[in-house]
Amino acid sequence: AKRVGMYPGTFDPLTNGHLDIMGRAVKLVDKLVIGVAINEAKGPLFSLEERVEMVLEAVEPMRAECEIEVRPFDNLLMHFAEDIDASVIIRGLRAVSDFEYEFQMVAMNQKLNDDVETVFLMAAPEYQAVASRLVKEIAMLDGEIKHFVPPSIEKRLKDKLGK
Ligand code: COD
Repeated sequence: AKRVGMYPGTFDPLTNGHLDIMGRAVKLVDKLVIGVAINEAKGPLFSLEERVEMVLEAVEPMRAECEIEVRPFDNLLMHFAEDIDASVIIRGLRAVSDFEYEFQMVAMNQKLNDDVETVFLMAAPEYQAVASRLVKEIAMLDGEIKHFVPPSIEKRLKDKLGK
């Protein structure tokens, strides 16, 4: 059977850290569904359409390696996983800061459906510290963000912030 993996996130905006995880995830599954969380509660800077577009652009070169779908979702993560027949949820893990939250999410998600496994990929050393929130903050304060995001995202961020 086809192994479907899901990589969920807010991607506000997509960073080189996310890209690295996607590039590694496509090697592990037959089909990767990237779930873009609507997450209105988090007050995203980029609209859902923009975040989906960013992911679509970024995964283009990976399509040769794996079937990829990019889908927005607004429901429970585990229900979304069931809708798309995912057997694996892929998450990136940076240092200890992510651990507490991820640990709790896995524990609760496992109770909702224990047929779906969560797999963690350690962030690459060069992207350990890269976080969407900090990229936005640096851009807002006129800092250099080219080390953290692809050029197209750098441009989108500057346009969005009127820089
Ligand atoms: N290097 C490696 N990995 C990274 C990096 C980096 N530099 N930056 C981010 N990542 C990883 C994150 O650890 C995460 O795994 C993924 O990339 C996406 O990150 P974000 O920040 O864009 O997305 P999140 O963490 O805000 O996504 C949260 C969800 C949308 C998955 C979560 O809120 C959710 O499941 N919502 C649905 C509602 C639900 O089911 N709630 C109950 C959960 S128990």
